[in-house]
Amino acid sequence: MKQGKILLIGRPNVGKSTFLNNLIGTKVAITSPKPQTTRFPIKALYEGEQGQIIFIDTPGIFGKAEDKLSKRINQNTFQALHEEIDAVIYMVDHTRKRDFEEGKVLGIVRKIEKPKILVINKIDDDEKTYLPQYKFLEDEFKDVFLISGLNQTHVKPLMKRVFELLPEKKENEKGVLSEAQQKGVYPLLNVDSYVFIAELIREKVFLMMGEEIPYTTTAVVDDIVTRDNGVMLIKARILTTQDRYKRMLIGTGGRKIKEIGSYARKEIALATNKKIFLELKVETDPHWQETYY
Ligand SMILES: Nc1nc2c(ncn2[C@@H]2O[C@H](COP(=O)(O)OP(=O)(O)OP(=O)(O)O)[C@@H](O)[C@H]2O)c(=O)[nH]1
Ligand SMILES: [Mg+2]
Repeated sequence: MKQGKILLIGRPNVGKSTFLNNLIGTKVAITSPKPQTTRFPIKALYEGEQGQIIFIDTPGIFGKAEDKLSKRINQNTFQALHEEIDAVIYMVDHTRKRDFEEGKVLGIVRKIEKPKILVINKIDDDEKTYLPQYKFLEDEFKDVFLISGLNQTHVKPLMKRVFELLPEKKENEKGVLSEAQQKGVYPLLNVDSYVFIAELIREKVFLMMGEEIPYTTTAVVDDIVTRDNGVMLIKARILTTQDRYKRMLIGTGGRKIKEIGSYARKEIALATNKKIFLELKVETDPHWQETYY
């Protein structure tokens, strides 16, 4: 049996979290068509026939991190680079032009002194491709895989190579599993149910609100109580930086927040296999970025 740690790195929106969710077969990280969906490194356990892997899904490195939140998000990824890892998966998206942002990520990847695998993602999407712009990377990375994380195409050969790069688990060695047995809702290792539910709510905001609003918001779960009748009562808040965003999140007659809440509730119910009562409020807090990331 093999055992080890793999770091997933790349620009925002290349499909890192989608790849991981589909590989593990359950949602561990939220995803959306908007960049910077993941805001902190997510550690999740993958268990296969060949062994166990702790994957670290990182927030996409943002080219121009000028605002406070982007700076913090990038910082969170840079911190993950200090983890003791066995190999790196560097993911690129051939449907997007290679620009300075990709150059920035490549510069960071080059400095990591571990085996590296280049994954060119989204090969199911051939409408618009900039694949020739990524060709030069094939000279630098001897392991290159073209995959679709969404459809899990060509993921098997990738995982075969990943396992080759991992050490053999020694007899009686707890290794990665000692970490797995710590906090976190399985197969998550560093995310407890409060944070996971807040993430699911945040995902719905990313999916249901326009371009800029998600970046002014976060979600917090304050309380989870399971009643005698098995119903899970969850109290949560969506925080936003300004009153005008708060009004948009609430919507006319409270319609928007109701939609967000109902969508989130359904998914929490599926994930927990419990009946959920979700009490969701919107609050203005201009400083949440300092408190939560
Ligand atoms: N067509 C296609 N779309 C994909 C694929 N993988 C991910 N996507 C889409 O790309 C978008 C971004 O996916 P995420 O998994 O959130 O990307 P990410 O790299 O984790 O992004 P950040 O967390 O912002 O760094 C979503 O709309 C996904 O559905 C793929 O293999 N094919
Ligand atoms: Mg992500």
